[in-house]
Amino acid sequence: MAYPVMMSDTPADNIIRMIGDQCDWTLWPEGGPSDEDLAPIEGFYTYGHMKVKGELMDRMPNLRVISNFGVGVDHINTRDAADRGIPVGNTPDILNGATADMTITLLLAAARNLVIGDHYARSAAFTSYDPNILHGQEAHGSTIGIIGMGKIGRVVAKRAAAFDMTILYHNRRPNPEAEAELGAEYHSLDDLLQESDFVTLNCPLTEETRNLIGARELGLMKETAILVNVARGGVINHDALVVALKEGQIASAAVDVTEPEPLPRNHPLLALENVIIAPHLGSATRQTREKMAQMSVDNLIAGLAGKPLPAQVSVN
Ligand code: 8YV
Repeated sequence: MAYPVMMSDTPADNIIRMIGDQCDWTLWPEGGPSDEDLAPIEGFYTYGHMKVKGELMDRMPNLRVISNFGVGVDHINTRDAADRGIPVGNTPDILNGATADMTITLLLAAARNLVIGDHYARSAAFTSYDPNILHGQEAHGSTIGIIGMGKIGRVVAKRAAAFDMTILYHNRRPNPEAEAELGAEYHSLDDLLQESDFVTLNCPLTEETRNLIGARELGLMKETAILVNVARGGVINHDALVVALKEGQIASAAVDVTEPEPLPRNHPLLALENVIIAPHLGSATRQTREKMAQMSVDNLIAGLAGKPLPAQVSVN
């Protein structure tokens, strides 16, 4: 029996193949589906970050599972799903290493002016080697402030320990394992911002973390500090970030995520030199993408078969 499944966006070929083995799938049609399209759907697969709320769920009276490709489910109203008895699956743990690697990649790239340096090295202006240019900041031996000491934050801390960094962190609650294993010190948000050379955002986007970093918080950071965001764009107030970068309240930022994503092409952030922007590559390695594909398809099929999902989002 082939389960009727709808997918948002266009998943990678291997995902479509795996889902196609057991399901009759349709892609979210341009202009949106009709009630008739949605009525038979039993499984909904989210590949990008399409908003999925109760109203959409209600248009799928046969819906039995929502499976998300990715760990962050801020685009899915998990409360609405729980109220309707629909389990939501995601892909935790398997992307911790890749996302932590990306955090460090951005941190180092910003610290050592890699993108500006690349542009310069390719340009006609680079006519002779000059030891006086683009002096960066040292990552090793510096202080990192990790906001969000969850599973990804913990791996970032591990990487930071290898750079002999002093590790500060802020989290909803202290993480004694990270403290014992890595010597990470719990700090209030304000203290962390004031003391860190690098601040990394590794928290989920929730009501509590939306706009967590605004004008006041940026104002607390060191003028030499670098802000790295691999969480969600909504954790930073982008207007405040533009001002802070323009006025030199912080040295630079490196962000893998923005809100909206992508930013409008005339957004002032895109015109600044002291920011690096990546197109949401946190978990984008071949190996991790394959694991995410498998886990998200396993969640989908389990839900359709009425079994517990291998990775189900818990709702408080
Ligand atoms: C995913 C992510 O690639 O897992 C997440 O929460 O942000 C990314 O690493 C993305 O969600 C897939 O659309």
